[in-house]
Amino acid sequence: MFKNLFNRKSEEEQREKNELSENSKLNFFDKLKVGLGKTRKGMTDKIDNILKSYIKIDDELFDDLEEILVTADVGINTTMNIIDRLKDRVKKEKVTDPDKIKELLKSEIKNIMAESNLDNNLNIRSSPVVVLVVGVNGAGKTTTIGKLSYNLRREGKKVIIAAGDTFRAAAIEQLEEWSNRAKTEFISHSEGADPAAVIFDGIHAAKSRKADVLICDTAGRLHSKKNLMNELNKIFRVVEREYPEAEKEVLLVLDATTGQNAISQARVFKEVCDITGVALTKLDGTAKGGVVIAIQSELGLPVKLIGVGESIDDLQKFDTDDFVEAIFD
Ligand SMILES: Nc1nc2c(ncn2[C@@H]2O[C@H](COP(=O)(O)OP(=O)(O)OP(=O)(O)O)[C@@H](O)[C@H]2O)c(=O)[nH]1
Ligand SMILES: [Mg+2]
Repeated sequence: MFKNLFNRKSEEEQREKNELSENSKLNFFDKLKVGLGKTRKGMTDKIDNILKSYIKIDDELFDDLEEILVTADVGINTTMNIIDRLKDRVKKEKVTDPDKIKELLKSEIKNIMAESNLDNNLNIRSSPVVVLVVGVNGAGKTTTIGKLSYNLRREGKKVIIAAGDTFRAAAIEQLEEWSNRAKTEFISHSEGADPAAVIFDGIHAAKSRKADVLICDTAGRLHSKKNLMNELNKIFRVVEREYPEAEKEVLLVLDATTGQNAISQARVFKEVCDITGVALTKLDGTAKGGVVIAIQSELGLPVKLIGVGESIDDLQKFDTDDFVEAIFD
């Protein structure tokens, strides 16, 4: 009898757990959909309207689709690739109804993204890990660090943040505020200090306090490639020398509202250091969400995180299928 009672109880618990995770999955997807609202309007609503206006599939229809994708910042090369493949599928599968195009387009976008064979998970499965956050002014580095720390701490990880952007006092204070909100430890020096020295202290704090993840902010000003390279290389050398046992994640933060400009920035940063992933911010504020597709297929960089708002819980892990489904939903 006791056993039955136990079984029933654990079944109930399991059911509750399943419902809870179903709910959080729903919330996650709803939030993603809301966050991608502008891109959805700019892309899917337009595609729906176009498809409605055609009674057969012809070159003009493909031209219209091409224009919509380019406008959503999918990128010229990727767009042409998608359209070519779409044409092939239409031919091969003898599709004549314009209504069928949307599903084919969705599946070709998923295919293209899957073919780049990128791992969209952060390298944070083991411990310790150093996450170096780079990117141009205003891209959303500090905000992303705050949100990421919050997420990691909620997953049970011990996080330390190092304020490697010493260029302005306000930058250090802003990061400290995020650190307080995320309830993580914080290492900083004063304004104008050597960023590499801050990272050095961060590493030693992470070691002695047995932190799982050390997240480092950087100034990453792009006024000249040489300066950027010097600053980042100095930081990388310190990490290599002082913390060889740590996994590394070099996260490039890009502002989605800048569209193709974000792609050019990524090219420069790729030349200067080994980027292992991209955090794409401000997707909620733009119709240029197609840039995700270009980042993965043209630059070969995995998008690992996306920012869909300004609050602490507005950073999501990126998943290709969820992303495509949310845009086309
Ligand atoms: N809507 C929206 N705003 C965001 C998002 N991420 C960042 N922001 C805003 O973008 C602005 C710049 O963000 P920061 O985190 O200060 O950017 P930064 O790269 O650290 O900038 P610097 O320290 O000046 O180099 C802030 O006003 C943020 O609130 C996002 O996902 N959505
Ligand atoms: Mg900052």
